Order: sequence, then structure tokens, then C-alpha cells
Amino acid sequence: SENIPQADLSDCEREPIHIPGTIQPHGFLLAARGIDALISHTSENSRTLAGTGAAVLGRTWEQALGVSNARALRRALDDPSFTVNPLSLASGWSPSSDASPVTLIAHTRGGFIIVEGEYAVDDALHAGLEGHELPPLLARMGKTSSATELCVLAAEETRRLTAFDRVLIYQFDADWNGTVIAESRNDVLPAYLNHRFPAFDIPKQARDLYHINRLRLIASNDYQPVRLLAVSSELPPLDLTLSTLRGISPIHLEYMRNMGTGSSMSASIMRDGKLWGLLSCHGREPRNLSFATRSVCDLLAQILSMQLAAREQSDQLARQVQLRKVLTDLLAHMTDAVDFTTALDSSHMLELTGAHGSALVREGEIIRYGITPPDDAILKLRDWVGPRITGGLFQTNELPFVYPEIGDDASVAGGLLAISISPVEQCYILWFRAELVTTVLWSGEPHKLPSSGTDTLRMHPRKSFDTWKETVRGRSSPWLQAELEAAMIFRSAVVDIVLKQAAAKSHLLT
Ligand code: BLA
Repeated sequence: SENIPQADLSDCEREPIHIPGTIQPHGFLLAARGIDALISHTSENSRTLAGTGAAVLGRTWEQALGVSNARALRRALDDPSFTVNPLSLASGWSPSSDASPVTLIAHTRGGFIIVEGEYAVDDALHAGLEGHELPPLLARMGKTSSATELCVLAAEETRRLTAFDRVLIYQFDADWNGTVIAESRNDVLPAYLNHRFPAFDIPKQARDLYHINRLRLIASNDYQPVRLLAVSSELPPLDLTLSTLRGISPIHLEYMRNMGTGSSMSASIMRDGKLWGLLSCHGREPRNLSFATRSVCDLLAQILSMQLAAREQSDQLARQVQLRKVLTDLLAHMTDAVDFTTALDSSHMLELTGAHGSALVREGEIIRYGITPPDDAILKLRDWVGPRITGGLFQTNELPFVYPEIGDDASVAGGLLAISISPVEQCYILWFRAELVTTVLWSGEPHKLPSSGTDTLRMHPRKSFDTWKETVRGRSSPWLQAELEAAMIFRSAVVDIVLKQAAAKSHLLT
């Protein structure tokens, strides 16, 4: 009936995934307000020297972990470098001879000390990245000839280290859709290379969390969640943002089952303090990795992010140098010319910004270079763009979206870069870039939103990940920073010349 509230996509963003009240079962958790405080939270499955499960509540750290581990924890908390990062206290420690060895990992969050005991995993066999292997790996990464090749190498290296079936480098766009830009895989799981996944696959609060905690492991997609117990029901739920065992959103576990991924690990790739992408690993079967191996993957993601940033910077610099040369040539011709427009030749004009066409408009007069819309369309466009020029420049790489009147001329004017020389004389220079028609391979149809189904009030992830092709029109390649800069430098030179010529003219007249 219409009175039943329907779940919708905004519910996804409301799920408080940092306080799930559960952990994954490949370890246990203890928490207390301080090093001298009594244990206030524990997972139902905990095994300590002070007993198991609820029996640990109200005990001291010494009683639960033993004197030497408690001392190590105290030392770690006193160390100023110990802030929020997980810290390995003891490897292979066990509360008793019949219990499995655990690795203790500690952090502080929301006024609590949280210690997680992860059951030890012996993955040393494939986790072969030793310190001495790092320099040659870095050198190999540095020698790759493109960003894509660099990402492929990082994916391959991560797969070698983790023995996952598939490793993807997943890059977010401005709308938080993600595209798989590199992939390393065996034949166990399907290929997703070049596929784009809609933003709602990873809701905002999850992306925010991955900002703070750069790595997460989901050891199995159908594990039995372990509940957290507290000494008092009045205590607020424990914030597991930085926990390594945090219980995973049931919606995401369903997503993984739909996709056929039994286990997953992803590391955040950051850029300038923002989430740029994910280094994302999948196994068809459940898979657990040691803290040490996970740390190496985190390190790889960070190295990748730095190398991508460095590469982007050097690409920008190279483009800048290229454009400076064009600019120098143009300016040299212009200073000798009586009227600067006679110095503008087609090849320099187009090279200056990497355009396919350009037009100089002065009053009703138009000089065209390369491939442009016809004169009447240029004049109309000039009238439209004039008032939109701020700080001397206007640019878009999706002109048909902001100026639908461009109509069929969009094929030669998907992108527009415009500078004003003299608004009084109605003098402008426009550069055009041809429309770039591209095909986006979506994994599943993006317009078909996930549904709440009929039986429940919560959202369900989509079931189909079949490729769905979308043809994208009306856009050009984006104008690069160096190209916008070149246009601005050119503009100030022309403005200068025009002013000087005007002054000379008025001098002659008087
Ligand atoms: C989390 N969704 C995630 C994560 C990924 C994806 C990578 C991070 C956790 C992880 O590493 O597994 C999505 N997984 C992908 C994508 C691929 C993949 C794109 O393998 C491509 C190959 N998900 C939905 C809907 C909702 C949703 C409709 O499809 C909400 C109603 C939620 N996704 C969701 C939530 C999380 C998530 C809540 C956080 C899980 C957690 O950390 O607890």
C-alpha cells in the first residue's frame, strides 16, 4: 500500500557502517577507556588469559593480555608517534596452549583503546616483498612509460603478494563513478578492465571512512558476524572506524555474493587529501591476509599514488614547455606586425591551446583558423560567451550541455575556450575542440537503480553486472591547465599590443 515507506538510495548513505556492533570472526576485540581502566567492551568470541567472551568484561589489560603485552600496550600509548595507526604489539601470541596464536593490533578511537587479536595467518609464502625488493620495484615503477602501465605493474605486484584472483585499479570520476583503469587476473573471476561502476556501489559514508582508514579486508562474504558485548547498556556503540575486524555492511556482503566475490580487500589511493581511487583485490574463495601483508599493500597503494602525482606533474611541465615555444614564436611575429592579426597563422594559433579550430572576432569581422562553426554561429556564440568570461577567460569541454543552441555545430565545437581582448571593441578570440564521441562500458545499467524489493524495507544491491554500453556525445577532451595558461599569457600580450597601437593611433590623430 502507499503508506508503507519505501527504502531508497539515500538509505544507503545513512547506514552507520562505523558502528556495526559486530566484527568479522577471524579475530576478537577488547576495548577500555584507558590503559588503567577496566575492559568495557569485548566481542562474544574473545579468548584471553582472563577467560572468554563476557568473562573478560571488567578485567584489567594485564589480566586479559598478560603483563608483557599490557606493558607493550602502555609503551605504545606513551609513544608520541602512536596516534591512530594500528600497531602490531606481539606476533603469534596465544592466551593458552590450546588456543590459536594471535597478532595483537591496537589503536585509539573516540576515547577508547581498542585491541584486536587477529588469528595469525601464515601467508609468508606468497607475501614475498622483502625490504631489499623495494628499491628495484620502485625503479621498475619509475621506468614505466605511461600512467596505465604503472597501474598495471602495481596491480600485478599486488596480486603476486596477496595471491588474490583479481586485482583492479579503480579510479573515481568527479561524480564518484569508478572506472577500472588497470587489471591483473587469472581466469577464476571475470575481467572488468575499462568498465565503469556507478557511484551508488560505494556510498558516501563508506568513501569517507576509507579516507580515514586506508585498508579493509573482507575475509569472507558469508561469515557469521560476532556481536560486541559491553559492561553497561548505557555505553554508546563502539566506533570501529579504525578497526581491522569491523563488521561489514550486509548490503555490501550481498553485493559481493551477487558478483561472485568470496573475499575482498581494498586499499585507498589518495591524492591531495582526497580519495582518488582504490587498489581493489578479489578472491572467489574466502581469503585472509596477515597484518604484515596488508601493510605492504597499503604501502604499494601509497607509492602508486605518489608516482601517479609525480608523473602528472612532469607531463604538465612538458606540455608547458611545448606551449612556451609556440607562444614565443607567436609573440615574436606580433611585435613586428602593424596589425597583430596579420601575425597570427593557423598552425601557431591551433597549437597554442591544442585546438582544432579558432576564430578571432572583432566587431562584425571574423578571421577563422582550422575547423570552426560557420560565421553566423560564431557571432551568436560570441554574444553568449562575452558576459560569461570572468578573469579574461571562459572554458568548457561540454559546450552543447551549457549552450544547446550550438546544435549540429557541436561536432566541431564540443569544447570552447574563449578570451576577451577588448569588450568595448567586441574583440574576442575563441578556440574550438571537436566533439569526442566515446563509449562507456558500464558494469550493469546505471539508470536502473537498485531496488528495495518487495519483501523488505532495505535496499538491495543490483544482481546484474552485464556490460551495458553508453555512447557519450557532446564533450571534447578537457583543456589542460598548461593550455589555459598559454591562452592567458597570449591574452595579456595581445591586450598590451592593442593598447599600445590604440595609444599610437590617438597620438597620430592629435
Ligand atoms: C562498499 N562497494 C564497497 C566497496 C567496494 C564496493 C570496492 C569497498 C569494500 C571492498 O573493498 O569490498 C564496490 N566492489 C565494488 C565495485 C567493484 C567491486 C565497484 O568488486 C568492482 C569490481 N552497495 C550497493 C548499494 C548499496 C551499497 C545499492 O550496491 C547501498 C544500499 C553499499 N558498498 C555499500 C556499503 C559499503 C560498500 C554500505 C561499505 C561496506 C563496509 O565497509 O562496511
